[in-house]
Amino acid sequence: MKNSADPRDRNYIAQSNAPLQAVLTSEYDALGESLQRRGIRIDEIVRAVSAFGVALPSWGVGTGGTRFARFAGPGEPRNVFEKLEDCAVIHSLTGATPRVSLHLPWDRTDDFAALREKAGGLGLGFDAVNSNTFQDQANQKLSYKFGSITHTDPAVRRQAIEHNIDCIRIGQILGSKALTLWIGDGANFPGQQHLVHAFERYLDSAAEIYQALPADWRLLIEHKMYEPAFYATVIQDWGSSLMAAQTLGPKAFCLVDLGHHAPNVNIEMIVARLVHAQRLGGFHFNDSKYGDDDLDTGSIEPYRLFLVFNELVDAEKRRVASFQPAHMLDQSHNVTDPIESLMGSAIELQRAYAQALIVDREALSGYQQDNDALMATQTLKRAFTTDVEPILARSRLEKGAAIDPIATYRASGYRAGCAARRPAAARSGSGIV
Ligand code: LRH
Ligand code: MN
Repeated sequence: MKNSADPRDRNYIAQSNAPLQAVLTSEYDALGESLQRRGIRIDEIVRAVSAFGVALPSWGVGTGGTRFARFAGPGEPRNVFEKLEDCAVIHSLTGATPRVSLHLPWDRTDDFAALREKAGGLGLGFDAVNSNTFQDQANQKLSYKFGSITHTDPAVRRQAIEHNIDCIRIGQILGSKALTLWIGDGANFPGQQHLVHAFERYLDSAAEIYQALPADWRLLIEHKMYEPAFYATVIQDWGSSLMAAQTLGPKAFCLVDLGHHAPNVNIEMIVARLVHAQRLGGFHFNDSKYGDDDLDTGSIEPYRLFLVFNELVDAEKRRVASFQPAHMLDQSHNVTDPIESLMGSAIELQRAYAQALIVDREALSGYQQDNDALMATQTLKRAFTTDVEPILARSRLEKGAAIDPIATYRASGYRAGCAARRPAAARSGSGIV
């Protein structure tokens, strides 16, 4: 094996930063001067970016696939413990991913207290847990073929409710504070399902799950336009999600997965509405061109991502009550090294956040007041077209992370090391994970 260094080793990271520091300092100082002329203190932006963290999807550190095929990559994590090791590499090199979001039963293990220990030892915590009633497990009594918590058979609903309550119990051991509830329930044909009764069954079942939430937990309701149902999905859009959250109670919030909308839907508008309703619970960040493509965040529509963060910073500045969105990535890495994609995606979120923080909001609201459409949109574009990379790299450097995470990761030979240590596990040929 050519070169192998531990990419979590602070000294190794410092060594890889050394030759890059002088250039970073001059680029940072130059940006600092230009922002100063715009009345912006660069160190304040660095501080805000450093405080920004996004949760990693445990299911994202393995190679993803589609219904057609999954082409396994070298050195895939074989269990949740190895997934955490890879997540720790991402956090060590970016400083931006301190938490992991688990998916059950994909991440089931016999000893969740030991898992919490392991994560703690790797400098990681746990964000929302995700339940799974969109697949049948080997030892499962009743099938979810025709739905789960909205199934017409109360026994199937009971089984699905119990699974969600089990996820909450496991989350409590891990120190999570939220359950993400995404269900694929719906219909493929008109008439197959009573559209109102299905929603009513959703509300009844979700109310039981809601009752099981500890006082300081949140229920994050994730809407999705279609897939696996191809005609009607019970929680199809933000409207259904918001109605459900407002019906269930103050601990229920709406989670926005960027890929769960029709092409060209104005997602930043949906975010603005959920902020207004004080029910924005969080995000599953990714990018897409057509459907729920789960591509790397910021890889297709970086301006849209910026516009979402523009709404978030506006809400932050207006000190909106109970505004505490959970930021999580939800991606499928079919052709890239998942660690590289997740590092890049976490950084694209920090970039959008930094750009949104340097928007001249006073000028913007003046142009909005005066209906000066051109200057209003120019004011946003000026922030979006500002290269904030020196701020992001400085934030990483100050945290002991890597100025150039991808180069430092590749030079470490970590993936090749994993390929040697983790003989490929024979697994099915298709599917998202
Ligand atoms: C559904 C979804 C959901 C997860 C799954 C892995 O498309 O976005 O958040 O449970 O992907
Ligand atoms: Mn999602």
